[in-house]
Amino acid sequence: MSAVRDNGAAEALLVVDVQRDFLPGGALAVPGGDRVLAPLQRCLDRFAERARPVFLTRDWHPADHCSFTTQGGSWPVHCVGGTPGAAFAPALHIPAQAQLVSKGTDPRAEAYSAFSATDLCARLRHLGIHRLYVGGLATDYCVLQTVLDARSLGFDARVMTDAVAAVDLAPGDGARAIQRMQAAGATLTTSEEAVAAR
Ligand code: VGL
Ligand code: ZN
Repeated sequence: MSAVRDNGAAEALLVVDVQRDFLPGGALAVPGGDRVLAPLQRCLDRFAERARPVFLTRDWHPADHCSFTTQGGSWPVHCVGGTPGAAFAPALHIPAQAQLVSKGTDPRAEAYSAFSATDLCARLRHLGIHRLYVGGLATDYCVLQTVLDARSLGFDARVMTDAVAAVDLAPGDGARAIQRMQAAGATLTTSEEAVAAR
């Protein structure tokens, strides 16, 4: 096992869009979205304890974002940067060393993936990271597109099935998203496995 692997610098936790608007009571609430909070908190705590890199993404739209129904898009207004709905889940304790990635900031572009028009890839490569433990919201949109991009970019992506939740606009969307991620070479894991020995 390489020195890089041994000091843990080669793997990171990637928490996708655990924001108030995607949680119960929010503008675009993911059904059962709060199931991700406890497993992700365990991951955040353990990765921080071990000084492992932690990234949190946030949907961070301008007020006139093209994905909003007010602009002819398909989503209710959500996660407008700087508003309470865009804040991370209040229940989540975010370690001081966590790195934030804001996405969806261009009013003209829908950007589900955390790699879309962000410097996430450069930051991961700079740290020598090759493996990502991924959880968050929503399985069938931002988690899906983030994991597909991670695979295209050559990262080993491990999706924590107990730490994701789907919008399921059409029943089965979440399950199909999981299948698509697996077909792209992502593997399924759990938060327990992600924190074991990390
Ligand atoms: C998301 C719908 C619209 C997500 C973001 O984070 O999955 N879904 N914007
Ligand atoms: Zn959005």
